[in-house]
Amino acid sequence: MANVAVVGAQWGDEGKGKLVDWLSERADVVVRFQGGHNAGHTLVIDGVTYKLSLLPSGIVRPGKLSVIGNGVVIDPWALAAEIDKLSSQGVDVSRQNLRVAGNATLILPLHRELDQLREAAAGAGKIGTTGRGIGPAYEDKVGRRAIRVNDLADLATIGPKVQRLLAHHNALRRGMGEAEVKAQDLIAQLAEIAPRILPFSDAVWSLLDDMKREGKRILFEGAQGILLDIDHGTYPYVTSSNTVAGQAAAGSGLGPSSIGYVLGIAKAYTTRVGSGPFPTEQENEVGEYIGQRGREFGTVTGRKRRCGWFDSVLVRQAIKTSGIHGIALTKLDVLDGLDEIKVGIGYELEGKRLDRFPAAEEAQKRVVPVYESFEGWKGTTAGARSWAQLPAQAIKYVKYLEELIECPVALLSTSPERDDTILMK
Ligand code: 2SA
Ligand code: MG
Repeated sequence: MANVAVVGAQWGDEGKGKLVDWLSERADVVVRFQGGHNAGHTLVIDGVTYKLSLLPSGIVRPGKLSVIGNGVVIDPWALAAEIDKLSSQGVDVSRQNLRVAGNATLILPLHRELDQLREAAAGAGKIGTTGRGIGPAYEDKVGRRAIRVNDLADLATIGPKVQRLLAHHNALRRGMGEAEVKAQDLIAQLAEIAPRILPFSDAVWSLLDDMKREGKRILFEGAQGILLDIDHGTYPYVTSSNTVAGQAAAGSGLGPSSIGYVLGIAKAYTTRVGSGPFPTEQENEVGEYIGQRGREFGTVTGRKRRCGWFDSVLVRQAIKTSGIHGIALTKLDVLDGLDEIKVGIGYELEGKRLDRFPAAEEAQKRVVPVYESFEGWKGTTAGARSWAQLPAQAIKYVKYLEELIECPVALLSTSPERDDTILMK
């Protein structure tokens, strides 16, 4: 089996965790390559629910190595808390099963504060971030003033790095009427948390290169979704990393030639958490029905997700920008019982028909979706484990989506349980 990269083909929460878990059985290493603890993956294994944010989904499987790549932003306190939580559930995390890139950027308390202060000040213009400090940490990375994991190994020389960072942040904080952060306080905090993260630190690019040459199978686990990509998403209502599959290479230190297959995950409908355009959103009883049946609440923040019909234009675009080979379609069962199902097949903007989602923010807000109406199915798809167990009309729906998105549906997931997965091709 080729190395697989798994990415969300919508706005996140497509069910990547379950599919990554399903695929991790055939992999030796699971690698996160972007995002941070804004991600939320729910895994149900033998009836036990694990909620992961920062750790790769492979961590709950014995014998798998989990890797947090350089493209991830790491809140060391959140990492320690997640490790403690897992250990209370009987999952041991050690250098045996976890490595963290030494050149990954740290999220500090000042990043979280800045994220939350900005959102509070933005009023109606807020992004709806998870408030975890993701954006400010990536800003510092790109601004070349971040503190990285391996800086914790050399606290004697961290002073000037902290000064450089604080020169920037304290100017911002003064402007917002916030107390300045003192260098010695931050250094003391870093010294305290360092022993929790340093034992996992490694040259991840080199470790992965070794594993590749040993013929080990590597699974790349994306977080959020392609429509939240900093370049290709609904900017500025996006996250601060590249979520497209190409980032799996840059965010882990393995070249693009190491990724053999890109699996995109999409729900049979659409959800979004946070602000921003969502043409096929249903703020009505249909949206409520989907949200209730799909239990659409954020894993990290508990926020209610916005719900709507499948938007084939957006998913097709996500497939192109990530080079997706096949789609895993999830949560089809949530649509069970609907008399009519709609699918977004295009947009209208000022009387003109569009078959792409425009890049400009104003146009994104103004497009009106064009729908195709589809007759619902009788009976249930929940828990189906073969093609033959699906109602004929449900199969028709899947075939119809395949045609619209110009990509095969390779897998169908019919419940959160990993075994309720149908291999289509
Ligand atoms: P941020 O915090 O800077 O990354 O927020 C920017 C936008 O990205 C969205 N975002 C997400 N959307 C869906 N799921 C995410 N993870 C959690 C989950 C979310 C939760 O899996 O349920 O628990 O609320 C996630 N992370 C970031 C965010 O909503 C903003 O629109
Ligand atoms: Mg999620």
